[in-house]
Amino acid sequence: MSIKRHDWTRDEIIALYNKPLMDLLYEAASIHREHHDPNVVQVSTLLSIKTGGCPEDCGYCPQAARYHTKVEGNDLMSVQQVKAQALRAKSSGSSRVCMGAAWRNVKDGPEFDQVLEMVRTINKLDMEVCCTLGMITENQAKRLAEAGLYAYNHNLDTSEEYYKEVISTRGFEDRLQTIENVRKTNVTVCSGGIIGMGESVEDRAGMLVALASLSPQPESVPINALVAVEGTPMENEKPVEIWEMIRMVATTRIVMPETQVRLSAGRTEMSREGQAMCFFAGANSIFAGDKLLTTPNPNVDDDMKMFEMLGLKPQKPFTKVSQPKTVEAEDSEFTPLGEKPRWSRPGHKIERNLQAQATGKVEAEADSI
Ligand code: SAM
Ligand code: DTB
Ligand code: SF4
Repeated sequence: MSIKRHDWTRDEIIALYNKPLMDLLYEAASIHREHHDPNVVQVSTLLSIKTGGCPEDCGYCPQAARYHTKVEGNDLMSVQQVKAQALRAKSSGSSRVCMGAAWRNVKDGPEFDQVLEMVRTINKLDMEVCCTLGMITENQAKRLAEAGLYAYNHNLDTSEEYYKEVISTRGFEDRLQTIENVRKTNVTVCSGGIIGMGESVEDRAGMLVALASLSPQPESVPINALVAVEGTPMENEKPVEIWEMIRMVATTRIVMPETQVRLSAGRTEMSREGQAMCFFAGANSIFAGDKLLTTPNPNVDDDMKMFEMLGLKPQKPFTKVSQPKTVEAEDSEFTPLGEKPRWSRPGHKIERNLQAQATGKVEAEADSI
C-alpha cells in the first residue's frame, strides 16, 4: 500500500520523473488503482464568465490587457446565461462547472454578489461548482463556501524560483495565501500548473514539492501544457512533447495518490493514444467543452467517443466529497469587508517581458476592464 507523503524532496521527484518510462508507468498505474477506479474520469466544463482585460502580466496568458492577443474582452456574464451553459454541460456528461474570471483578485460588490448567485444556481442543479477568480480573502472564501462552492482553482503554475520569471505583478506566496484562505472553509482546493513555459525538470519537480507539501494535498491538480498564444511573451515556446506530459502526470499521481489529476490545457495537440497513456499513468479528470477559457479544446462528442473507445465512464457529481448546502443571500452570516489582498513584490521586472516590450509587442501596462 502506498503512503501519502508531504515531505517529498525535489531530488526524489526528479528521480521519479526520469525513471525508465515503463517503470514509471507501472508504479503510477499501480498507485492509481489503489486509490481510484481506473475506468472513471471526472469531467469539468470551463466557462469564462468574465474574459480578457486582466491587469496581471502572467507571461502565458492571452487575457492580460497588456498583450496584443486576439482575445475580446467581455463583461461579467448574467446568472441566466451561466445557468443555460451549466445545463448544457450537465446534459453532455459533465459533473462540474468551473467558472473563470480574468481578475487579479475578487472585489466585494455587485459583481461578486452576482458570482455568488451563479454558485447558488449551479449547486442547485446538483453539479459541482468551481470558481477561479484570482486572489480571494478568507471572508470571500467563506462567502463562496456558504453559497455552495465545491472547489476553488488557484494554480501555483510552476516552482517558486521560476514563478519570478513568469509573473511580476504578484508573488508565489500570494498564491499560497489564497489557498490557505480556501482551506479555512470546506471548499476543496484545485491547484496545479503549466509545463512548457521554458522551465526545467527541476522547476516541474519544485512545483510538485510545493503542491505535495500542502496539508491536505489539493483534491484536484490540473496539469496544463502551455497553449502558446500569439501576442504573449511565451508565443514562441516550443510545444510540449507527449512524453513530458505522460511523465508529469505519472509523477503527480505518485506524489499525490488521492488527488484527481486533470489532463488540462493542450489536449487538442494530443492524440487519443497519447491521452490514453495519460489516463493509464493516473490522469482521472479532463476539461471538456469546445473552448477552454479563450483557446480551443476537443469537441465534447469526440471526447465521449474517446471515452467509449477506452471504456471510460464520466464520474458522477459528489463522488469524492458530498454536496455542500447553499445558504441564500438574505440568510448569509457574512458581511462584505471590502479588504484588499496584499501585493508582495511591487517593482519586480521580468527579462522576457522587458524584451517583448522593447519590440513593441506588449505594453508595459494597459487599462484593465
Ligand atoms: N485570473 C485567475 C487566476 O489567474 O488565478 C483565474 C483564471 S487563469 C486563466 C487560470 C489558470 O489558467 C492559470 O493559473 C493558468 O494555470 C491557466 N492558463 C492560463 N493561460 C494558459 C495558457 N496559455 N496555457 C495553459 N494554461 C493557461
Ligand atoms: C486550469 O488549470 N486550466 C484552465 C482552468 N484551470 C481555469 C484554464 C486553461 C486556460 C488555457 C488558455 C485559455 O483558454 O485562455
Ligand atoms: Fe490571465 Fe489569470 Fe494571470 Fe489574469 S491573473 S493574466 S486571467 S492567468
